[in-house]
Amino acid sequence: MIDFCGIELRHRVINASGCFDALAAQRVFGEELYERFPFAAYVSKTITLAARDGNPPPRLWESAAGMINSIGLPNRGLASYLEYDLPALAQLPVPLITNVMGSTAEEVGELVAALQDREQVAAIELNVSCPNVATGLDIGADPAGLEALLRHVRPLGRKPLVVKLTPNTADVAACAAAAEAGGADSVSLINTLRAVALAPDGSGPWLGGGSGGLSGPAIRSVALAQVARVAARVSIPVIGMGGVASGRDAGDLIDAGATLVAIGTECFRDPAAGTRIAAELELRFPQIAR
Ligand code: RRO
Repeated sequence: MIDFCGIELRHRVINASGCFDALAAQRVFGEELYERFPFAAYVSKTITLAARDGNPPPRLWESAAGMINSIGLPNRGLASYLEYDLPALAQLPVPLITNVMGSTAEEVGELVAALQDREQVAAIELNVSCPNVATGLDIGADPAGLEALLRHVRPLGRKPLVVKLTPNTADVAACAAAAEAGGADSVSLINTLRAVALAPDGSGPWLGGGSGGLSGPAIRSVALAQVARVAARVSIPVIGMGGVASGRDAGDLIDAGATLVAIGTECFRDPAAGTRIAAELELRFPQIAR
């Protein structure tokens, strides 16, 4: 068993937020999903206080060795998540990590406070790749702002707080250190790299949201570099992700200092990728797999 912030996990492989919809998968695969759940913990997609429609289409672009998304956080908001999604997600055979995002410390605080007394939620992941309404900068790109955010939400409860760092910053290790100083229990990285795709007809940006985030094998080497830098800087556990498609990729991130590895874009190609990658990790690197 792996201990992650006091939560017991069967192995080191989990999903990246937004890349595996367990409720949709349950509708497709039925009970079999519970019997052979691909991940050791389930990270839900990002929820916000109010419902959001998300960005106008198109929302995806396939790039060389990767994908650019501009989904824009479509979700039915906190109240609907608590009433409908949480009871269904509680049926999953693994611990649940709920991912939240707000554009001010107060908004994030409301989300964190609302999840504290829900026993179904094992941990909370804070998605800080959101522009600060005051500065326009991503909250997670500014170490001082990130530490202040953590100092605001940390006292609101005892559930482990994972900070999903943005790679779109000058010094990701400084941001990780700031999250740790503010009381984060773990950091996860990397989120997608800011990117633009141009329409083939020359009419401008392809994505309805303008720009998007690059993921997939194209970002694997960036993830490896950032995870290594962050793991060398903090003493809290690191969740590494970015282009992982095999047990070897997962092993590389663990060697770089990650405690857990998350699978993102590969889940769209193969919904059972988590099972395969955990098995490959176990076969090739039994000394680090559990
Ligand atoms: O919803 C999105 O467009 C999105 C989010 Br919140 C995120 O954190 N990372 C990403 O690639 N897309």
